[in-house]
Amino acid sequence: TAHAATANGGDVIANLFEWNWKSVGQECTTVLGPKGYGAVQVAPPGDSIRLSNGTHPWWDVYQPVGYDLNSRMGTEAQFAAMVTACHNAGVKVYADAVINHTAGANQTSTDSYGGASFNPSTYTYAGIGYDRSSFHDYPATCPNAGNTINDWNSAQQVQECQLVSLSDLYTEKDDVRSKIAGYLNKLEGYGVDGFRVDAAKHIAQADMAAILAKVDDTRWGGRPYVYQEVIPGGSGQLAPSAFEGNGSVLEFTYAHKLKDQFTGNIANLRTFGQSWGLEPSDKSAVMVTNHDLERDNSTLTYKDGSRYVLAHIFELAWGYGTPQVYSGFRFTTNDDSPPADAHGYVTDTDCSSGAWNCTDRDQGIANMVGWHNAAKGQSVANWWDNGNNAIAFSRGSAAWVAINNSGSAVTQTFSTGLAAGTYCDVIHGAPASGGTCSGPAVTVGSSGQATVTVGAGDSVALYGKGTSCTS
Ligand code: LAG
Ligand code: CA
Repeated sequence: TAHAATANGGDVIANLFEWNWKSVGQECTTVLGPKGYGAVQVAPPGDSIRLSNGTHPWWDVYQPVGYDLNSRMGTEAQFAAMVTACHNAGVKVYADAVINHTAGANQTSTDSYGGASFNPSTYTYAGIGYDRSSFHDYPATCPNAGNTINDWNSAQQVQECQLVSLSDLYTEKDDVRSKIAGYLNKLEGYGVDGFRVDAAKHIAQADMAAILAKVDDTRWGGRPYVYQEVIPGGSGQLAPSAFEGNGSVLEFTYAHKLKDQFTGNIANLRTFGQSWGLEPSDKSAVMVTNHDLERDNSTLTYKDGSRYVLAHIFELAWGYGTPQVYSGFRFTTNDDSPPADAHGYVTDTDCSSGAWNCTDRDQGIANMVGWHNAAKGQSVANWWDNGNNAIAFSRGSAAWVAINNSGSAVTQTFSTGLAAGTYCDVIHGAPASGGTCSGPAVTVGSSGQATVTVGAGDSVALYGKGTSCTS
């Protein structure tokens, strides 16, 4: 069955949104592997349209025009080198798979980043072998002229009409399924370990199952990890739970509720879980935000400062679902391109330039990945809150965290669940190394008590064997 664990024991996914392949590979080697991340999610690796107006919006990569791997993020050879570099660092690679559609039928550009030959207005994609018959169309499949989705509660319309005018693949057809599976197998052939399935809600479950049945599930000793983009709101066949036979689902409710609490009172998070309407933990790919949500104001984003960081720390500590850390680029308007050259090819990520948000490198968040891995299998215990935006809890006796989302420092004697000893605070310094902490040390007494001050908008996190560390 599908699984998210990796060679280094971790399951945390770093979502490096629209980082180019060279930069992803370097990040795996220098940050993600050493910090214990289990996987990296990369942008759609296939060829896509390049709009002719020269603005290169980030979303042109969601308009596939070819299944070769020359894209905005680099060449096929650079893609292959990235996967190898990540694997060598113990990090799996999950690709964003845009398989519900090709380019917009409303687009006129015939230019792409990788040189594919296609014409969106006539639904011809010569390199793949798609023609008009490869797509759903009014009136045979979609009941609405113009192929628009008018009724979002109708599975037929959601799955056989066009999402924002994107040419909707006829996924009931065996040859269409084979072409999509061929693309996924090509990625798997380069070592890709899993797929974020874009617009999964718009593909009938039976079609997705038939596509996955054509994907090689023996190469890695199990099926690739599949997590599907299913925006909640639909019922029956369109509910997130209806897609779980094919894999996990991205947890949008998780992201929305986290924003509610971090802009309200995080003491409420004591019961955060399935009773809040979340999908089961083992089916949930949880997130603080993603590239769509950071643009629609429905979640916390990098613009929220300490709350954004604290929400990631909570996510990594809480142990619900398979967590993601989101690292994208800064934007002013919703269409802004990532930093790119004159032709739209994404340039190397420079975390010090101010153009990127390298959330995966934030000291506290990056060290919480190791905390998360150490806490694996341990239940939440020793919950504490002050009713006013400050919380603390342990994961069994393995790890302890305090999160202060309020505007003033909190000093408290906590029950940490940890064995007596001295521990490094991994939010403000490195994990213990050679018996010393690079940041503050916290002493836990014989009854597991520790007196700690947690700054406003800050956190403190301890794990590991507390033996003879000094600050
Ligand atoms: C997704 N998941 O289901 C992606 O997460 C989301 O980012 C994608 O939309 C969408 N589904 C299709 O893959 C993005 C932009 C859209 C953009 C679309 C295609 O949010 O705004 O649509 O990618 O590039 C754009 C224009 C539309 C136009 C369409 C087709 O905004 O006005 O109709 O292109 O030409
Ligand atoms: Ca569809």
